[in-house]
Amino acid sequence: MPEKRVLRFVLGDQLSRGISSLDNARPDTDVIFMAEVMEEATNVKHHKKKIAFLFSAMRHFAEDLRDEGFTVDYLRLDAKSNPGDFGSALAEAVERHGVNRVVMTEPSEMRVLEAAESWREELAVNLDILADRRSLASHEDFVSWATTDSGAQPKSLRMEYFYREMRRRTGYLMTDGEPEGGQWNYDTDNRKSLPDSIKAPSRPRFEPDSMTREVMRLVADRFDAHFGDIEPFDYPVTRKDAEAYLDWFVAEALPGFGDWQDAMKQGEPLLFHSHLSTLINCGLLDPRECCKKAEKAYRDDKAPLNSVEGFIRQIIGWREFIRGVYWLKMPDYAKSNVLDATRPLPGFFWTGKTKMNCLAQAISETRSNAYAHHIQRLMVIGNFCLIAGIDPREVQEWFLIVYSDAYEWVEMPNVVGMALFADGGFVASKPYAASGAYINKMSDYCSSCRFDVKQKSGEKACPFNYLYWNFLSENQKVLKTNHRMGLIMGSLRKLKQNRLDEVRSDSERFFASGEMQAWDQTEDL
Ligand code: FAD
Ligand code: DLZ
Ligand code: SF4
Repeated sequence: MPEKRVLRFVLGDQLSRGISSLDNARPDTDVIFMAEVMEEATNVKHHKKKIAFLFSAMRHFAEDLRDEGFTVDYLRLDAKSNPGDFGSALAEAVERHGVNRVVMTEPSEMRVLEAAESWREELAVNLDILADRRSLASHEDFVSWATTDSGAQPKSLRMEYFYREMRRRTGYLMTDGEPEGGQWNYDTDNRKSLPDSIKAPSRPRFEPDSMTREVMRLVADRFDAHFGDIEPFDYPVTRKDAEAYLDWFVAEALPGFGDWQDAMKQGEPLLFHSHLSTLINCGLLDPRECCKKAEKAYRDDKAPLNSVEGFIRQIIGWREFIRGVYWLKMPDYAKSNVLDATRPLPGFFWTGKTKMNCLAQAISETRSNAYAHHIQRLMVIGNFCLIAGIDPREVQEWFLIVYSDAYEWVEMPNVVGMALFADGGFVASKPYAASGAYINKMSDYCSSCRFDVKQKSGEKACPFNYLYWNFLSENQKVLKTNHRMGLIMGSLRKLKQNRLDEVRSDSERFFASGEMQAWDQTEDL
């Protein structure tokens, strides 16, 4: 055995050639280990397309490393002997290769990091867990930004201030130390509803190759009971295709990204959104390269400032901030439920069968594509869960299952903090609760809905309309202390008793109706 032989363990969301676990990797001596394991695919029942995407991307990444001359020990899910979890698979690989040193990059989720720390003892080898350099802010950076001068943890954090710090630090869209155009944030330009004359660009499709087809068959065979469709499958699964896709986005969709960022349209799941989160989160694309290419488009006059600033803010602002919150607040964060929401998740979240057209659209697109864009996630699905008082643990699990970009570190703070206000305002300065009027303004969903968005009460009324007021009324105690809710809580107090009674009885009727029935497990997913 060569003396310094190292086993380098690369996880499924670390598919990046620059990942720290591959630093100084030597093709002549080292072995790179990757494993498809049942535990990761079933700890929640991930969407079929998500598993197919990730296994295919992992297999292609392994091939690229082999092309570079590395020895890759790749454990397939259907291998004759696959022990089913990371710890046992790693132990067997250590034994197989007779190594006494393992190197890995820190897992992105606390569950796996804790397991990795336990492997140190169990394996009796040196296990180095290295920092993940893909993040622009390290854990220490975030803690030091989030902690007050006296060393106390604040009651809330505002992304905007973190974002400004990140702009200064990265230099993106900065000129002589000042934000480009004189403003940090152009969000007020980014809330337009979409006129019929504006058409979304058509997306490039990446046809599945034989390796992807093989994975798709495996997923269909082993995970048939999981939510979601595998076909059609057109995701990029290699570094090369991911880069080509990023270039396409910057050239064709980024220019319209800002203006139509909050818009929703029937039958248009993507509009001008990037669909890059899946590729960034698994490592095929680096967040810095996405920002640099977007900034270059602005400097070359190919995309307007409101689009480029908005896009860069999502990545160096929201994405990094969300990661910081996860590591700052876990493990208790998972249990957050300041509004004491306890209603079970309705069955239509799995079937898409609901009379509420906005939800039917967003959920059926999720089912087909393992994707919904931010406003669908926040202002349709998240908003409904918030105002209907759905148990945050059930909502978290659903979001972790259904999106191809979902990993706990990014899903949880978005659900708990941003969508459900379950952390009492640590992430969001006020609940993102809205009535049907918002959805009607930002989409064309209401015109094909069985409910009437203009009606406030009664069987035909849009449920978002009365559930909104019911939510405010049920949560007065918590919400009245929020200064950004002052105006609306004032309006609630002024509601006549008979109007409040109407809101309550409409809501009770809705909660008892078929719409809120739990999922009938005999129904096909
Ligand atoms: P774009 O709209 O094109 O945005 C560009 C990029 O910015 C995204 O690719 C993403 O990397 C980043 N970004 C934007 N907003 C956020 C955000 N709030 N948090 C983190 N990154 C952001 N994002 C995930 O990556 N995984 C999740 O599991 C996830 N769950 C969410 C759950 C809820 C309830 C909500 C409200 C948001 C969630 N998001 C999640 C954030 C956001 O909705 C997705 O990142 C975005 O919709 C992905 O689509 P896109 O790549 O087309 O994004
Ligand atoms: C999401 C996922 C799935 C479905 N399967 C695997 C797998 O079989 N092997 C693997 O290495 N990674 C997988 N992943 C991603 C991991 O869950 C992710 O890397 C960890 O949760 C990060 O902490
Ligand atoms: Fe959604 Fe209400 Fe509009 Fe129907 S009327 S699409 S339920 S907002």
